[in-house]
Amino acid sequence: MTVAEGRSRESRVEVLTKPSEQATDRDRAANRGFIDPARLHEVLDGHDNVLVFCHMNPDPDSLASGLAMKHLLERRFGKTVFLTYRGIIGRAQNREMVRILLPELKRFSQVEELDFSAAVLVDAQPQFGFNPEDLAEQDVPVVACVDHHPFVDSTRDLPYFDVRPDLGATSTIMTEYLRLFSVVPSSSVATALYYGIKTDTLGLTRRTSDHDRAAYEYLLPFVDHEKLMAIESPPLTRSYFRDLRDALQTARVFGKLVVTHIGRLPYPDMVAEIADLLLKVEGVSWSVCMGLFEGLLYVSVRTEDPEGDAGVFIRQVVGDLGQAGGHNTMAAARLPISAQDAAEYGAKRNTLMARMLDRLDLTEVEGVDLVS
Ligand SMILES: [Mn+2]
Repeated sequence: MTVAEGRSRESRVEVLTKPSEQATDRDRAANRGFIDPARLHEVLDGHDNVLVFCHMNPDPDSLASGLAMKHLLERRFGKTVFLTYRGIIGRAQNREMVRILLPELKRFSQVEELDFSAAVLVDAQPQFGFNPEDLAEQDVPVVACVDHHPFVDSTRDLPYFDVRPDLGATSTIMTEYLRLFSVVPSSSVATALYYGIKTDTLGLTRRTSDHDRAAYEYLLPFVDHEKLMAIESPPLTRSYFRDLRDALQTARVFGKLVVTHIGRLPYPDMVAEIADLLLKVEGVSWSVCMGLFEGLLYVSVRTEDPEGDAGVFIRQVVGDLGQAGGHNTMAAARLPISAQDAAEYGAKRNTLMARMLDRLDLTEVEGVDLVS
């Protein structure tokens, strides 16, 4: 899918609905996502209290999808739902989104009584920086997931899954669920979903399908624009600007690639924020930012190279040093570092660096400082 892809006249929501008996093995094997209302009812049957999980260190798409899933399960399924996440919500915009639209959100570690018999994942699949085993220990099996990341084989073991990697945002899929189940979104839910689609698709320019455009249009009349503006332009701390300065000063340009790192991250998704920014450098089509947070080396990759695939790239670069994954334009990885060891952090960074230059045929290219 490209930016230039024209807007379809037929952009009405097209949801594939099938009774569960028609959800064939062939569909599942073909990794085909669809909404299966009967099956969703079936897998949630008997579970009155449901945990809904955003992905690790959730972004707006994940937060919005979680909120919409909670909304749906409460309104149409009569469940008591607790929305939660693991990791850290760091980006100022994301914190503002939570403050304004999801004040009830709590970290998983703050969930006091585990009085839940089922969990649902949104914008994530089992093994996405999130350990279903931990939940299994607490007797909270994951019964369903709705996601748009590349399909992971073990997801097939879940009783219900709707994974559609060709869609730009999980918020799009959740908008289709609300429409199919005739749940009119509240202004908070609609604003969250709209922002989720907007950020994941860069305002409908990246990895955007007709489904995304249709959902975006559907949500628009329900959006609270003042809240949206407040979320998109939050106050930024002085330490944010200091980290930004450090990242820019450290950045090196190798032809089409720009790479930087931050010693200690204030929060994990700062690497994504910096990678997004650096992709705007003139003449650059690949950007990478690395950083250290609580014993993990985080890597974020962005590319606008139509021939490139950031997900494949980062998996090849990281190899067995850690976990990696992503889409064709954006990807991420996490590598364990023993006990905040600065030397090991430097060594792993250098290893990744050498492999990146090799993968992109840039070993002969002399690196220069981005700013000097
Ligand atoms: Mn997403």
